[in-house]
Amino acid sequence: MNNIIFKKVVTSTNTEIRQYQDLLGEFDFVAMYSDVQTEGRGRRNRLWESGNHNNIYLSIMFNKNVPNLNMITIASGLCVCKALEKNFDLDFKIKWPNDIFVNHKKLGGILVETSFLGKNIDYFIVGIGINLNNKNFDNLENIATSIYLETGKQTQRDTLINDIIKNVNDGVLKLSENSFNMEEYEKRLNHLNKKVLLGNEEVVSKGVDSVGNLIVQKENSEIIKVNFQEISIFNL
Ligand code: BT5
Repeated sequence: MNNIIFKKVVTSTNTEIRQYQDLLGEFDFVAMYSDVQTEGRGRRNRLWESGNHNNIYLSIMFNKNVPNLNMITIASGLCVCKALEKNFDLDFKIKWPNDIFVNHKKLGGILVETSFLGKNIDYFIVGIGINLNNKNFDNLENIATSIYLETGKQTQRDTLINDIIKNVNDGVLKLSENSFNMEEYEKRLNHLNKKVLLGNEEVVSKGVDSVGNLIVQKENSEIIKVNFQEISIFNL
């Protein structure tokens, strides 16, 4: 059995990849991608539009130990961004923690899910959705984009999938060795030193600390750290 699995239709690659957990005894990682997801999901049970556009719906499962779980999300964002930069001449940006943007619209998103055995990580899954060939978006027209809409060209996904798998695998290895370059991540943020909305409050985003928290400055100059499991930000 190979460790990169293709399925035409799945509910969600993040859900169905779990059946292949046993393969982690044999391989460093297991990956699954599909043509369509019938129940593609984002964070906090939001939906991920996953129609049949030859897009990327990919999950990569690991059972490595990493020192900090939030950093999986941060590192995956950087790895996916770099794979896109290698394949397309577009200005890709990251919105903390790990949304991928082009020209102020969302091109891709990442959903990291973790399973524990007692206090230890049993496995974690990095789920990646990237819009490649959508010609339009019904309800998401104002917020979503695709490589096709940005370049006018259709894209084959295979090379990009391989590059993403390789980068994320390298990124996870670096995390497990505790060597992640936050500067590389920060310089791709689309809101560094800009105003963002944190809840209802206008703050300035100043950077990201070594465990993935967003550092923001409030109007009264107070500096606070924000954990992305608790709160979302919006660009102003
Ligand atoms: C994400 O969630 O951005 C994570 C998306 C992860 C999708 C992958 S696909 C493979 C794997 N299997 C899954 O089931 N999921 C993962 P979040 O930050 O919560 O953003 C969700 C929001 O993005 C939605 O509420 C919409 O506003 C918007 N959205 C939904 N589908 C989109 C799309 N195709 N392109 C751009 N924006 C979209």
